[in-house]
Amino acid sequence: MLKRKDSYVVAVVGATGAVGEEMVLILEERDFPVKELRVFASERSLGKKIEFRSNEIPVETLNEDSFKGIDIALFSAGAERSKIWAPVAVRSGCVVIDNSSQWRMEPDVPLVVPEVNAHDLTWHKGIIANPNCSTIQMVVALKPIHDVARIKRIVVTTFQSVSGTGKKAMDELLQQTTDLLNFRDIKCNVYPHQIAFNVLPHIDKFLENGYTKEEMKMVNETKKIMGDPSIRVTATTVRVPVFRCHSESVNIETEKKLTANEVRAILAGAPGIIVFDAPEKNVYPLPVHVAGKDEVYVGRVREDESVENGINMWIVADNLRKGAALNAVQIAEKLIEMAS
Ligand code: NAP
Ligand code: 12T
Repeated sequence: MLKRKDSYVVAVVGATGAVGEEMVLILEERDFPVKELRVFASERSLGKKIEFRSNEIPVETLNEDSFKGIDIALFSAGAERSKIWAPVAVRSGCVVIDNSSQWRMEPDVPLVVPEVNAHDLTWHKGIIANPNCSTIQMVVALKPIHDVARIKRIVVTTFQSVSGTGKKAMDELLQQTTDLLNFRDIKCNVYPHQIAFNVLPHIDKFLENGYTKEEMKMVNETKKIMGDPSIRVTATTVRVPVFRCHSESVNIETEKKLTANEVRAILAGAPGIIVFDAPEKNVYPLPVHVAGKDEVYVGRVREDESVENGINMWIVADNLRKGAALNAVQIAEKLIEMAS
């Protein structure tokens, strides 16, 4: 459990990555009570420095003693690193907020989106998991609807940006785009196919059941976060040539009938959501507008006329902020609020 203090020694593990860099920025932006910031990455980054509050902090590599004296560690260096180092950090008395998929479905690890299930933070045993980016933005929008009308089934298709895969994927989209516009051959290193000017129905590994791992994360994590295993969920996750922000087409069936206006009113009153829905003025959420924003944007709310109690909507959020770094920092803020 986190002890109440005026300020904390905070670590960012994976600080040179797409998510880690955003974590450092957000800690500074939100004036998080940081007494000292420690930044970790791989050996490749030794010699690099990370700027925080006008100080240059040298990047360190991890060892068994790294976490001594650290209160809160934000991990974003891949599942393999989390598997090895999160338990080491916990043994040093650190609270770990982990962005990887390593611990999310462990029964004794809370999987938390503060707007939805902050109450699950009370039973953590040192590790708290940050959900998958696509799941986070979906449950922020669906929980307030579930509370009013009980969601029975969710059908979601995602349009996910390349920053979800990390820095190398952002470089690959930029390089392929430049090469194609200059009539040069392209290279595919990160994705199995060309991503520039293309759409790939494939995120993370394929599983035995024909779904991808990313799709099954959405199915399983949604039930855990919402605390309701009876919600039926099916997902198709798609990579699109966008740098930042995941978009989602979401169809839900509810037990109680809701009109589109009622859904907009529920969402407008819920935390962390901006209803951006005036199609007559071409107003709907777009990745280029939502990039850099903290809230989950919802538009295109309409009744699904093919079923009894159905609603369609379009949900966009910045995957590096609410989908990853911001949610992790918000978890840390909640832990501090709850500390005694
Ligand atoms: P990235 O841009 O590739 O960054 C990876 C980071 O991990 C870099 O800082 C890298 O350091 C560091 N790292 C790699 N090997 C390491 C090692 N042996 N020891 C210490 N640090 C090491 O990737 P990213 O997009 O930031 O993603 C990082 C993690 O966040 C992944 O686990 C991913 O699953 C998770 N993630 C979660 C979500 C979500 O859905 N909530 C979204 C995106 C990512 P170097 O620069 O030195 O290589
Ligand atoms: N493969 O944290 O490629 O489970 O967009 C998040 C994003 C894994 C994760 C991606 C991924 C995760 C991606």
